[in-house]
Amino acid sequence: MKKLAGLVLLIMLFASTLPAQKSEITVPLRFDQYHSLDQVYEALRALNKAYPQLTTLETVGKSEEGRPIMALTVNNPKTGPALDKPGIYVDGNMHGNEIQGGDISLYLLDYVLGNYGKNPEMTSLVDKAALYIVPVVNVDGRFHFMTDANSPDSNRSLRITVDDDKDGLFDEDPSDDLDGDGNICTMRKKDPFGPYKSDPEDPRLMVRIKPGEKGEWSMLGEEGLDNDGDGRVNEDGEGYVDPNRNWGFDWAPPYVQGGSGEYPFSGVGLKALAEWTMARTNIAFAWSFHNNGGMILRGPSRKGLGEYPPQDVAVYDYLGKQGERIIPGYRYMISWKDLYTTYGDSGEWITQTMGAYFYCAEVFQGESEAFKGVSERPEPGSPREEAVRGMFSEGVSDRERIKFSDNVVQGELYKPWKPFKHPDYGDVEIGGWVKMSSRLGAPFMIKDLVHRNAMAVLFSAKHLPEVALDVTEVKALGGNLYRVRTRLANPKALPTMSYLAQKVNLYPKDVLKVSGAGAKIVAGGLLLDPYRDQVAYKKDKPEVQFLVVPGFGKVEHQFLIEGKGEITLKYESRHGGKLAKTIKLE
Ligand SMILES: [Ca+2]
Ligand SMILES: [Ca+2]
Ligand SMILES: [Ca+2]
Ligand SMILES: [Ca+2]
Ligand SMILES: [Zn+2]
Repeated sequence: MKKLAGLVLLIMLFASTLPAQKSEITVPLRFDQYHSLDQVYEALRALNKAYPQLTTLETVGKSEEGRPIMALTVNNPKTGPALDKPGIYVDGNMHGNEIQGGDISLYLLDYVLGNYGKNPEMTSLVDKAALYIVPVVNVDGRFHFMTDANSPDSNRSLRITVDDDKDGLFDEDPSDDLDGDGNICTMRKKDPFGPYKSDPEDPRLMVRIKPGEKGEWSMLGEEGLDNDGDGRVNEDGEGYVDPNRNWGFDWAPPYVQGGSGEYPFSGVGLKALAEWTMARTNIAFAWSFHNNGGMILRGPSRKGLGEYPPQDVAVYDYLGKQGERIIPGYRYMISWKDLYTTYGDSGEWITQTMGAYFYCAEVFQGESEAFKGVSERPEPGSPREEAVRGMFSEGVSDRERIKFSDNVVQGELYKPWKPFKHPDYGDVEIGGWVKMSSRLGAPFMIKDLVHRNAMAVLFSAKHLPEVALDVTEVKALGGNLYRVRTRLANPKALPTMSYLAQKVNLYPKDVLKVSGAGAKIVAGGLLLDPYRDQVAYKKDKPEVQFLVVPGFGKVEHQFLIEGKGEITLKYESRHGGKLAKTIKLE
């Protein structure tokens, strides 16, 4: 008994000296590993707690499995309500396995909030704009990708079962983690008639045999069993409703667009997110973070939608080129033309139903795992460069990537092949690229990734419209008549309404309203030429003018006002904010 009490005391003493079990997320956040879903939630709560005056934490909606989809809004209420300012929206991790967007979103928040009051650029941004950040759209996907055994390419779907092989059973035969290591790797089998042989340069890799050569291996695909005994292996995995093909604009049924779901917004979380987003009518710019390939994509996502108006293309080109400079290696591209056609994606939805400008960033570049010294790089345009490019799809070969794994992350990305007794195939081997490889940068590269991508977002945030209203002239014309000239100027790239939104009359244009208790607005209109007094007077209601302030430009009006006293000018715009000015006629 005494012995036991002593032991208990010893354990208690020992326990009290141990660090806390739960990892606490504190501000400033750290970016030395990818955040788990719980850590994303924790980080958002920590940011909200650290900056209560500037942030609002909300649950946008719940996922298929009941997990909250969280949004953190950044707005300084002292400079006005969020809806009265231009807004920028950012989301990430729509595909469950594309987790970087969650970390980029957290970094963006941490950077902007942490620099408020310190860095004048960030202070000005927070005072002038509203930021709506949804780090993880596919919360079930992030949870299951990080918790369960996966390949780099699995667990992308919404958690809605789909009968992929049309046998009446749903998700009945997914891949299986046969060796229990948390990865869905690859199976290979010794086979003298197989189409592959060991790579002479690195026997862990396989290369296709040339005609006449003797084979060595058959590749059996992802680790797995014939779970339902139908004779096929891994034929109906988790899902598949693609969260980026289920949006309610230009949606197409699954026989046209694979993975689009039974109907648009059949994903309950996506539907809730769309409703939440639509209520934020000030959103003028949106970014969505996916992987991979190193791309900044703009729409249209389908050729048949037609090219965007040239003025919008000019905005995209300006910001897209800048993005290429901020994130070296990324290419600014048009999604349907330079990548592929999609129906029902989130970008076209936000562009066409909210009139926002939109980029989809495909983060992670294979080139970041190249294994070549500067003197080994072929000259651009040389025959050797052509040969290298022809050999490897992404420009970086598996030979290089495996050396990167061996020497830069000490083997973390590739599992050595190990024998396994398979119930159907007999003696096989399991090995190859692990879950946290291929589309995800190694943890030591996270900081660079999140910083550069966040800075590309901030460049576009700094180009949200920033309208100034000035009265440029008040001239007494005799009697009680006055000529008043106004100027609405915008030094930023974004206009106060996209030209696409104008073209389809998506919503009312900006309004400039002139009023005064002791005054009558006799005439008013667009000032075409201030020097020659050319004005396009509006026929009815001259006190209300509809307009758009262009990017890097201005719009001027002229009013003829009869009367005396205070005159109020009010400007209201969905994406350009709200302004008011008072002048006195005397
Ligand atoms: Ca099935
Ligand atoms: Ca399925
Ligand atoms: Ca495994
Ligand atoms: Ca099966
Ligand atoms: Zn994606």
